[in-house]
Amino acid sequence: MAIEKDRLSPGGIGDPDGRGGSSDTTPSREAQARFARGFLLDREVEEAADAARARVLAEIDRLNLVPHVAALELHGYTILSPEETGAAALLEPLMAAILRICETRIGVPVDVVTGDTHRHFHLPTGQVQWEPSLLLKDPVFEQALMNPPALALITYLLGESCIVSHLSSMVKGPGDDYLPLHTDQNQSGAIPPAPPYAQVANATWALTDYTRDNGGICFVPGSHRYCRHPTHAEATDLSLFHPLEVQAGSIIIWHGNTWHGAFPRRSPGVRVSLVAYFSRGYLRPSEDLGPSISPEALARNPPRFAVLTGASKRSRDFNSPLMRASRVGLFV
Ligand SMILES: O=C(O)CCC(=O)C(=O)O
Repeated sequence: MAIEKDRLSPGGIGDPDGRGGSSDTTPSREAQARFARGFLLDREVEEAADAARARVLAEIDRLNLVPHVAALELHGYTILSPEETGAAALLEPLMAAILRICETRIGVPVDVVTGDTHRHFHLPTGQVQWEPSLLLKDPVFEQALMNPPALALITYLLGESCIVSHLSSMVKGPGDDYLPLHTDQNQSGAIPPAPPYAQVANATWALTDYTRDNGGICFVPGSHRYCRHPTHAEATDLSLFHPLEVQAGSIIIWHGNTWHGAFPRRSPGVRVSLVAYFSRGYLRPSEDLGPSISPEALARNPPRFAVLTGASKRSRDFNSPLMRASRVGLFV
């Protein structure tokens, strides 16, 4: 398989002017041998990047996710249906765990019929109770994190060394607050322009139906290509808010550059979601859970779980094979 030409010159590494030969500014292969190794991106590094790309694309093929990759490339978001997630059995336990955690915090059971327990919440996200650090609170969240189709699409966006930045829940009650359009890329503290490839990505489980009146999410299709946060005027322009109609049990996945927001919930009751927010491995996570992940959790999950949660720390040696390969490969 070819190396990633989008990030390399036509002649490959060591051919920055793309002519494949030597010049005053492009050292010949013999001259390169005089340079110390480490900073140089050599064949070993190219092969590591190629191998990661082959693994990631093979998993996309194996799980029949090519149409979702096309949607991510074209629109900046996609929706895995409950049938595609294969996780119908998880919905009830996820919902029960989230409602229990919310009840512990607010001291009364969540009123899922009227939503009255949540009308008074005023976060920047609207009438929302947000609960972080869920991976430490119930093993059912580990199963959600490791959902194969969702993880395959997140890995397509962020590479094999990506990490969970936070795994949290949102319980949203009735009210008037819109969530303005924004990019998650920008929430991570990065200044524009954003790179065209994703540095962060989101896999949100809709545990109740999403509609406009239910306070559902909206996207601006194709906005991941703008590589910037919306202006104040754009972020509050309701003509850009197109509701996503999503069945409970779906997972909504988006590129960190994609403009999105949410409608106020006008119906009684609550909208419940589980937010798995990921970043590339070189960014600092929103919650650093690695040291708190129990040996039991590591034992009952595949090795990838340790990488995702930061329990297995990424090498800080910038001459390590992984670090060198991540300079050329989007999928490393
Ligand atoms: O689900 C929502 O209301 C929007 C959440 C959101 O913007 C986010 O998780 O970045």
